[in-house]
Amino acid sequence: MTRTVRIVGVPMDLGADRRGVDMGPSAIRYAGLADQLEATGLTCIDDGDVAVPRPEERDPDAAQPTDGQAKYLAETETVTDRVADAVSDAVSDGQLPLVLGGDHSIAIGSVAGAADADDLGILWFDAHGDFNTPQTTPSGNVHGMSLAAILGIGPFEDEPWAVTPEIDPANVALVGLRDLDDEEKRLIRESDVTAYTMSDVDDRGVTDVVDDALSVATEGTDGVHVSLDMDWLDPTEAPGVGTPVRGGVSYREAHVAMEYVADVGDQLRSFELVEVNPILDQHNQTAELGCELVASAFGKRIL
Ligand code: NNH
Ligand code: MN
Ligand code: MN
Ligand code: MN
Repeated sequence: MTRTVRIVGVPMDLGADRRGVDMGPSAIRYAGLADQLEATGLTCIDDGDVAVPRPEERDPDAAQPTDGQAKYLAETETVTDRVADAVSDAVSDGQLPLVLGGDHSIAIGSVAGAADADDLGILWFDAHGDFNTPQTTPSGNVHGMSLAAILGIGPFEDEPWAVTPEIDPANVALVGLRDLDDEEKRLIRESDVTAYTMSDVDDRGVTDVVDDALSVATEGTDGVHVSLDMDWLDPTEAPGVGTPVRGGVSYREAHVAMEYVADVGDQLRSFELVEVNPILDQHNQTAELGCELVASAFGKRIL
């Protein structure tokens, strides 16, 4: 790959329960992201971080009618608008945007910016479906709703800022699922997205599953957005995440999956690495692994 990568940090933690995920972009940079990408032969530009409001800045008296069902929805709109602008600037400059989270709510902005009126497929690597809505969420955390928001599921229909109408659910593939809420399962089944659980990975092997997922995301689209939630990996490999779930993919499985992603070449429109929480991590290993996986997805090979 010869494209220029443009790094966009998003120190966002309003969409998740665990503070600390806002330090993800720093931890990922500290782990040597730019050096690794440059060693892979890519040129890197770091755009710095998008501004994210602090929860402490919020007027405690301001009415927040959606709170409880979807916390910090107004602030999420503000942040994701900024993310969308940064990502769409990179795309129009012919660069490959690399968004560093931050919690997974930021995907609402990355996808909006990446689509830029084109048909886009999405590959969503995650232990979770992120398919809850303000009606079904058990936590009120928007990071568990971001994919449903992008697709305009349920009440998100009335939140046009969150929806990217260019995304056809038939071009969305989720990979590695193993922790879904009951109502969330129903919404996934009722939608046209393709969902591959860890049982599918067990049965078929990760390469076969990712191969299929790539077909789902590339067929009939102008590009692919890859969203990599680090809790997709087993917590033994990636302990620094807010909601770890046992039984995730291994180190090698994660790498080969990203090597398959690299094979889409110029069809790769944008990439995001989310949910790295350095406070919960051991010696920054989750951030370091995240950098390695991005390098694999961007063309790094062993030999
Ligand atoms: N499903 C749960 C929720 O809605 C957990 C979501 N957590 C994530 N998603 N990390 O990727 O709150
Ligand atoms: Mn997620
Ligand atoms: Mn997750
Ligand atoms: Mn807006």
